Amino acid sequence: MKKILTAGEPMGLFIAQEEARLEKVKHFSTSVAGAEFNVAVGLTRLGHKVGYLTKVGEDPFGRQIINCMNENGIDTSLTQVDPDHRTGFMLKSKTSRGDPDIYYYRKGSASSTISPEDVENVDLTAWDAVHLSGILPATSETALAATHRLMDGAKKAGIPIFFDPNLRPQLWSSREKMVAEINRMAARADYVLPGENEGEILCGSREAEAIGRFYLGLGARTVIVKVGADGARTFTGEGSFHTPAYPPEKIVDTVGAGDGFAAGVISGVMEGLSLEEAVRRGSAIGTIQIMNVSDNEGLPTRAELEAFMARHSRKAV
Ligand code: KDG
Repeated sequence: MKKILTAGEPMGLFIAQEEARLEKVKHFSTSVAGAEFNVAVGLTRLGHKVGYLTKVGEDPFGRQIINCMNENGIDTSLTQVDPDHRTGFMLKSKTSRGDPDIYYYRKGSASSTISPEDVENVDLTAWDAVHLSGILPATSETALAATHRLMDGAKKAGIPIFFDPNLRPQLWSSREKMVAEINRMAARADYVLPGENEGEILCGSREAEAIGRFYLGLGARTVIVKVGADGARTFTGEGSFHTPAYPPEKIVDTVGAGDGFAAGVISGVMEGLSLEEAVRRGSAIGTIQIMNVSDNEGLPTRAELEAFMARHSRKAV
């Protein structure tokens, strides 16, 4: 099994229990959110060791997040508790159609204070791969610099960088800065995992082919474009291929599909599967994820993943 390091902002999550505008909801359940957290859970469920570099506050959400990391076997040796800042949290609405509404309470959070000093002593040679996304660097200038410092370390250590743009326009000071900074990070990654909607903003086109060419041209080694119900299209220097989507048995909550997809691709690549098989696994976990309400509780164990893929082996669309 492989050792994968990720860095990001885990948050407290309030999930609405009834369908209503967020301000009208009477009952919420609580859980833990965070795109990289979801990927970390997905990878540990498959048996990999994951280190999570982050900061949480000395508060109930911070404790809930650390408990949740421990329950999932995520390595917390690079997780700091910051007594001077709070853990961020978010609200998520319940909806039977389309994407839920979300609302953040995360400005000035403990995680947003992550800086290059927090990562400079991280020994990247102790890890097999790094997974990063566009969220942590959107939270502050220091977190942006820290993300580049981690990329520098990964390059020096010769380990692959997986990068999911994960656009969060609300967190950036301007759209121009978001596009420039995300593309600068994507250019340094070995595997870039954009969605077609993100491509429209980042590359000026939602056509998978154009997105693939754009990032290969910038220097990425492999570009895997998520094309919703049509699955994924993968581009490398050698050519491209299409991976059909797995049909969901039901759609409960679309949030976290991309994180499940990333966990599948990263685990597959790191286990030495062919790129085709790794992307197929990503596609399967992305679908499993949208069949569950929480951002990460439905992520499959290896046995659950194999059973799902076997059940749907002839039904991929
Ligand atoms: O990908 C799922 C995430 O959107 C969610 O868990 C919260 O990380 C999050 C974010 O910044 O929106």
